[in-house]
Order: sequence, then structure tokens, then C-alpha cells
Amino acid sequence: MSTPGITGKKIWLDGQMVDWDKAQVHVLTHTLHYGLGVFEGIRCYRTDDGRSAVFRLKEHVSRLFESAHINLMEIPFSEAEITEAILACLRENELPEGYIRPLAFIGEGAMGLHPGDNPVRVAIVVWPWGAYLGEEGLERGIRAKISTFSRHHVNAKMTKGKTCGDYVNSILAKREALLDGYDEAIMLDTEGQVSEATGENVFVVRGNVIKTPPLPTVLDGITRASVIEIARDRGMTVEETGVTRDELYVADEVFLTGTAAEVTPIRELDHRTIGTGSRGPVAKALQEAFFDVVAGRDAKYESWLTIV
Ligand code: PPE
Repeated sequence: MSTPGITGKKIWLDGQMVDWDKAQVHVLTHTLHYGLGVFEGIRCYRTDDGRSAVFRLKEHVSRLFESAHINLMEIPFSEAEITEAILACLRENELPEGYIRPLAFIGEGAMGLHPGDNPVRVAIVVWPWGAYLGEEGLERGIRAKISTFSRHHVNAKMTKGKTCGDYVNSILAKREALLDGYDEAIMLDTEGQVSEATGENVFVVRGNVIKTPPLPTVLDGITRASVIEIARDRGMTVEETGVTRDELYVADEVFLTGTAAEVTPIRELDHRTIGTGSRGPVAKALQEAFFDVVAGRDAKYESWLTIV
């Protein structure tokens, strides 16, 4: 059996490199029923000197362990072992550039909401993944809508964790957006303020100020933190503060950040043109700076890269 769309040679499963097609689980896998599992999304880039580097590997691995801790899951490997396994997976699959998906999930054993002594299992999969919202999206910007679905309250969705089941909310919003002819959805929190997109953080530019919603209601995105640091290092003003829906409508620029989406501008929201209706100068500058960093062209942020 092969997986349509994605394929490769080996998958790391519970400490072993197994053949791609052999990385199977039983239908009684607890996470499959109730969604309690945690994951990461990480990118590896080809650097200008012909090597490959993983972007902010340490931060991603530590967020995986924090997600597990929040969910009372004990990963039976150390952070060092998972880090090494990620690098080994890239080497085994001879993947110079692509996406890395570590997943910790609860295996079979007890059924019912309490997972009992079911084992916590870990898989690491790597595959080639191009521009998440399309090459054209990176260059021209995408079309988005405000979702009719609210982001969970912070006391329902622990935003410091990347928990599998939380993504049902994102999938509802994403599918609605695509069915309605848009590329992506931006979600409001239960207070009505802008939260985040289905798998990206949101930034808004007006005049000389860049704003992004504060952490309590959004995932502490590693791309978000990186872009904030890069922008401030370039003398730009970045505020982590509440943003309303209409602030997006009248912004000069709106853009999204995420491991998969990288830095993607939004050119139209709910049929309102944003700014000039194309990628704006701030998004362009930050996008270029980000791609310089991941390709190893900016020595200042060398510590963010782990050579494979
Ligand atoms: N918010 C959410 C809800 C989210 O899922 C992501 C990552 C982000 C913000 C950005 O976080 P960071 O990657 O650390 O900058 N979404 C991942 C899943 C995408 C998918 O389709 O799967 C990702 O980008 O890897």
C-alpha cells in the first residue's frame, strides 16, 4: 500500500527506521478515536553552500515536548533522541529540502477517554513540500475570508500546545474557505478579535506599525517569533496587541506566517482589496529576509540553522 501524494523511503517509528509502507498502526490507536496527540511541523532548506539546514530545530522539538506536557503525555524519548532521529530521517530519505512531521500519539490498549497505560508512540515523517499556499500566493498574495467558525477559547484549546484534536476547528474553517472559493480562512476568537489563520499567525501593517495578535489566543508560532525578531532588528515597530476584523480591511498590508506557509501576503479579504491588492513592501522585505535566513545567507541568524 502506498500513500497517494506523499512517498519516501523510511519513517522513524518508536525508535526504529521502518520502510515507508510498513509504518502502519492498528485501528484501536487511541489518538485515532479521540484526537489526543501532539505534533510539529518543521522545514529543512537547501542552503546556498549546497548543504541542508533545519530551521529552528531546537525550538520545534522543545515545543513538541511542551505540547506533550500540557496534555499529560510522556514521550518515551529525550529531546536529544528526537532531534537526532529527525536528522537521521532526512539523511535516510536523502531529502535536501522539505517538511518534517514529528507526531506523538497514544497507541492501542484501553478504549474510553482515559488512555490508561496505553503507550505513547512517536513517528517522524519527512517529505518534499513546496509553497503551502502556492508559489503564486507567495508572490501575489492570497484571497482569504473571515471564518464563520470561532477559534476555541484559550481555556478549551491550550494554545501553547499543538494538539491533534484542536485541528478539527482549523479543518472546518479551511474547508469552508476552500468551498467558498477562497485560499485560506482567518479566525476570530470568542471575544470577536482576530486570532489566527487555520495554520498560520496573522500580521497587519498600517503606516509604520506592524501588529500581530498577542499570544494567549494564538499558537506561539516559531515563524511568528522569527519574523518579529527580524523586523525589529531592521528597525521596524512590531506590537503584539489586539486586532479587530475591520483593522484588517483598512490595513496597508496583511500577511500570514507559519512553517508551512512561510511568509504569505493576503491581497483580498472578504471581497475587500487589502492595500494595493498585491504583495506589499513590508511583506516583501520580510519574506526576502526570511528566505535569506533559511538559505544561510544571513550570518546574523546562523544559530537558527542546524546543518543536517
Ligand atoms: N497557528 C496554527 C494554528 C498553526 O497550526 C501553525 C503552524 C502556526 C500558527 C504557525 O506556527 P509555526 O509553524 O511555529 O510558525 N501550522 C503547521 C501545520 C500546517 C499543516 O497544514 O499541517 C505548519 O505550518 O507546519
